[in-house]
Amino acid sequence: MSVLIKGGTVVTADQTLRADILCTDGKIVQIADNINQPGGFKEIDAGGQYVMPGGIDPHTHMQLPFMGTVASEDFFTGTAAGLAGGTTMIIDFVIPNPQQNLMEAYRQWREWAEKSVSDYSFHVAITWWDDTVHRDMGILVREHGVNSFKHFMAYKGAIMATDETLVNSFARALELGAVPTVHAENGELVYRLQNDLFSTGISGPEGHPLSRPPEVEGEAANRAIRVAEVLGVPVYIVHVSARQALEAVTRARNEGQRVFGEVLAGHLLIDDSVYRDTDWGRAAAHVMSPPFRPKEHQAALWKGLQAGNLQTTATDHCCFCHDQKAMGREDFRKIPNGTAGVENRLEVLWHHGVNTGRLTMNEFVRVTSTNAAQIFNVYPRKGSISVGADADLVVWDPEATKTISAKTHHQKVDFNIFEGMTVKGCASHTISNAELVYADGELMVEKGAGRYVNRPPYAPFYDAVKKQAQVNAPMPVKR
Ligand code: DUC
Ligand code: ZN
Ligand code: ZN
Repeated sequence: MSVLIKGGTVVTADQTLRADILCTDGKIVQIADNINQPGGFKEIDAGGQYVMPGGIDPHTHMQLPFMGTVASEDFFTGTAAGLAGGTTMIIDFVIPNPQQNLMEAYRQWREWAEKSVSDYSFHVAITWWDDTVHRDMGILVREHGVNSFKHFMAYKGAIMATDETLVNSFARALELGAVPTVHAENGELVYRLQNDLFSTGISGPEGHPLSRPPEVEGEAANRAIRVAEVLGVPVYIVHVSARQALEAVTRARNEGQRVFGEVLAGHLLIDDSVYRDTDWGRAAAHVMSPPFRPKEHQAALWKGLQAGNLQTTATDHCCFCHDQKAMGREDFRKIPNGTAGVENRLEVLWHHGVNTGRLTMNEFVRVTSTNAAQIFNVYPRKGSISVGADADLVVWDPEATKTISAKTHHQKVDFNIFEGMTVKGCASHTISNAELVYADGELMVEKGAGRYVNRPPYAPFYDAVKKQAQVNAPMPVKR
């Protein structure tokens, strides 16, 4: 299909202008003041609306096998829900079990993702270390378009990466021109605190945030950042939720280190009172890691986003329904960790970011799309509105209002952490690969239409990093 978007105001990371956009064969082919085509094009009236790059959610977990169950949202339903909210690309995670061959896990996730309706890509988690992992990281970067590797510093006894694995993998990422990312929580401390709390009789969801205090995140973020500093590799901290972790990121950036920080829509907007809900199901539905924090952390996170110390927003979309959460009815340590949000990220950030004046519209585009595209090296194909870019666009109605609810959302989960929140500003139309896939509440998606997006390594940038390391290298001592 070919799509002509007429009468809208184009908003990108760096400009706002009145223009029509013509899309065909998957690409943006013309951006001009007044485009008139002789038919054959699906015309979208964007009068009074904004046209922005489709959102990129750099952190989702569709159909993740985790904590004894499998996330309820799969790649088909999850990418469709994303499109309904204006998100046109996700970066999900291949998470091999410890000792599992990386390529085997990668192939498994690629197969699961074939039913996606929007474009997608993968970070690959490094959960253990040996020579085959070293080798397969190279194969993934050179032959499969993977340029980022994830490290869970928590989940001891499962997918936690030890410091030894972290150091080996970070060093290998530098060699390959890939960026290491980390889930920053000190897994040893979490394990200790969980068991201490449980043995003193705390078994409900209120034990979850107590076992993962902000300091546990701050320590791990700082450790990962310092490891990256010593090795001279950039690092990306996923879901920064606590002031202490943000301070570690900010400190390092002020020192000139290349550190990136991601924040979740949920962490910006929800506080830890949810764990004191007297309804067990509602409290358990909010169990995710890192947990929701006391309010002062949200204020700090907004400032971090405004100041540019946090560059991306994500959701950590990882859905578990009530019956799955019930696995931890008697023991909070067994509640599957995860919450949803891929459908709602843009609208809640617009409402609480742009409508409140915290973010300009251009900053909104940066933190929901462009920065992720640049950090994960798919810009300007994604995250931009330019001739030749993928036609992944959202038409945004700033006057539309809606009240978010699990009863009406497209996400395949029976709970919504933003339940009852009324937002002003929503996607009216979403275009994916030059196809109109969502219009005025209706999804028109085709199973399998989404494509795997290769993300090349950062060769030019890493050359600069290596040159700088040579400049900084100490002179050998002559004896
Ligand atoms: N945190 C979650 O809440 N779920 C999936 C993985 C993670 O790190
Ligand atoms: Zn995580
Ligand atoms: Zn995650």
